[in-house]
Amino acid sequence: MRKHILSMIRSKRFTLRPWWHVYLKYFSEVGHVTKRFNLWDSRLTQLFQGRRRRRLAKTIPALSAAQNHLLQELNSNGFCRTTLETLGIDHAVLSYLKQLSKPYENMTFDQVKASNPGKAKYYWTKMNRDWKADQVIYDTLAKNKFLLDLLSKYFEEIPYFNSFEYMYSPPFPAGRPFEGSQNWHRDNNQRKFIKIFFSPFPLTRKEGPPQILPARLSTDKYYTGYPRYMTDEELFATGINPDDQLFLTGEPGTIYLVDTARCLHCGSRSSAGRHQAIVTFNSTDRYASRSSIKREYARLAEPVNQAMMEMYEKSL
Ligand SMILES: O=C(O)CCC(=O)C(=O)O
Ligand SMILES: [Fe+2]
Repeated sequence: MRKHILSMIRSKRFTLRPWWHVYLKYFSEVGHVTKRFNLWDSRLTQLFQGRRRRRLAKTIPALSAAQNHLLQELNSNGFCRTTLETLGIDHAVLSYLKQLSKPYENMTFDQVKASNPGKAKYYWTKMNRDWKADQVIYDTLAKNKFLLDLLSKYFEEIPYFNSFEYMYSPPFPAGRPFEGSQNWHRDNNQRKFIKIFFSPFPLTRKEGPPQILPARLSTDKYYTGYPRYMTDEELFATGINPDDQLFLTGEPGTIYLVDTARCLHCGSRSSAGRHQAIVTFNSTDRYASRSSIKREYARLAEPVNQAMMEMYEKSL
């Protein structure tokens, strides 16, 4: 039923009536009332953990100049760009991603579409793989001190490692590049939500890289209707200039940190296949409801989160 309502909102098969505006503003997944309730619910369930995470974050010594630079960018723009080298991570991690890519390398739009039955529109595919092998990602990225110190200052607590996903977006049929795009949205069912984007292959405009708008242009003034997505026409009609969008292109080894709760984004407008690794972190204070937290991810992430906490407790 809820899925049905959401898909109706997404497809705009009806015009929004006044009571829908009330629903969206107050009681929807990102409504004021729902958010406030979930925030308090998360505080109750994380009472001790949350406090411990905030306390530990305060014990982190001053950041390096390189970390501070990235933190400032992240705070003011909602995103920043860096490299594996800056994080002290060997490019060997990219070989692991290339290995994951192999079965998907030549997958066509129709094959991806057929493997996503029931999906109305989003034809990118999440790779099916042996989760245990992802250890290399956990060890290099999720436990990376340079990154975690920086994120802890951003979140004002030791952040919660949420997931590692690897996605393939196929080349979309000529003239229909938007077929696989979720279109513009913010992941604002979270208060702060960091997504780290990188790829083992060069990402150019052709591959349909993530596209974002800086935080100052992503406010409620331009976008309110989550989970509705905005087309380019709708977005640019609000006064946003197409030149303000950024395409997260780069060579392998380029990393983007984006707060997708704050920054409007879209992507997968691919005319060549796109391989995209996404590592996510969130705060313990959450807007998302308990039930929407993906259990499978939480279970996989648990040992990583424990290791992260031990790292900080040991250094006290
Ligand atoms: O296909 C894309 O790049 C968009 C993905 C997205 O919205 C997200 O990762 O939050
Ligand atoms: Fe998103």
